[in-house]
Amino acid sequence: MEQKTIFSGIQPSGIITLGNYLGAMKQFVELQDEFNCFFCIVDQHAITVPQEPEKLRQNIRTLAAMYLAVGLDPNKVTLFIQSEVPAHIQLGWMMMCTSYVGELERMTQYKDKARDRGETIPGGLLVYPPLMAADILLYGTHMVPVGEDQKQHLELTRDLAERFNKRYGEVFVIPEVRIPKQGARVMSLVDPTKKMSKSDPNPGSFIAMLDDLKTVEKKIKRAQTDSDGIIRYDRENKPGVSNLMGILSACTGQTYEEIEQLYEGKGYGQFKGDVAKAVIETLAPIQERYNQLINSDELDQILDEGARKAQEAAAVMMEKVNKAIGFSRK
Ligand code: ATP
Ligand code: LTN
Repeated sequence: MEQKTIFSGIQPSGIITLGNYLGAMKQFVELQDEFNCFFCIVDQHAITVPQEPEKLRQNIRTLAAMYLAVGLDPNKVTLFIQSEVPAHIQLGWMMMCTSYVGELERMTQYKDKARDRGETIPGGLLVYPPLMAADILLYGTHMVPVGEDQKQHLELTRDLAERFNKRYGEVFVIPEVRIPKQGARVMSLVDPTKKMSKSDPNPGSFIAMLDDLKTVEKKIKRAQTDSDGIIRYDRENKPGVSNLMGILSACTGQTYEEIEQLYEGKGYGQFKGDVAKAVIETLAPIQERYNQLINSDELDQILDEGARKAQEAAAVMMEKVNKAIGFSRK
């Protein structure tokens, strides 16, 4: 039977967080043995808001090294940079032409990022989802592992693929979304009603994968909780405690019931100490591998090879799409 294809992408818009790891990257590692995987550094998505060139260059490299440090094996997966495969933008344009402004304006991420920008909303923010659809459809992707916040974009991707197929013939595979059971939505440590985000201006709100381990401990100990002193999972009424339980569960594999039992009658001090310990045990080996990789030539070779393999796969789809649309002379 033919192997199914997986595609996912992360923006190089800052140093990735524990949220990105638990929501996205951890699943990638679990999937690499079973599927034909494409993992992408979506730098063209990052410029939908202004980026400083030197910083962007560094963030791209850091993210590439991080993909490998968490355990992706370049012999099993194709790891590449979006801007090195021009077909993403080519198909992106076709997907923009397939989408309606009304449906793009309804996207939650667009509404969040466009808010308070008045007359200066970058056009790229609006057409970000059709470019994302192109990323996915270009490889005949069957499944897309992402955090919960991307579910709406995946639904749009499916709609666009179906609309295109209806108009031009069966060109695209309709992809499924895959959301992890634990860690799908890690919340901010200072405001547990907001998602943890790498572009949050307050660094106390997130744990960066490269934070030094003392800082990790401090951030977790300062994380917002509540005053009733009970360790119980209740997203609605106890968002801070529930968020820390989610992190602990995703790092150790313990269920919420097990955690509640374990900490019955115990205070937040000990609980937070144990969450910090679990996060540090998760991060320490990743940071060690990252430090070995970041300045290595090996990293460049892996990205060169990744771009080559992605271009090759993308060319097959672009030929089909061009033919279907009428962009081929014969
Ligand atoms: P930005 O803050 O720059 O918009 P981000 O931190 O939200 O970025 P992305 O690059 O947009 O990160 O997302 C990469 C992947 O990480 C996606 O699959 C997304 O669903 C997942 N992800 C992002 N934030 C979280 C979170 N707080 N919890 C779980 N998964 C997350
Ligand atoms: N939109 C995603 C990043 C992203 C992506 C993709 C994820 C761009 N292209 C393709 C999965 C598949 C985000 O904001 N997290």
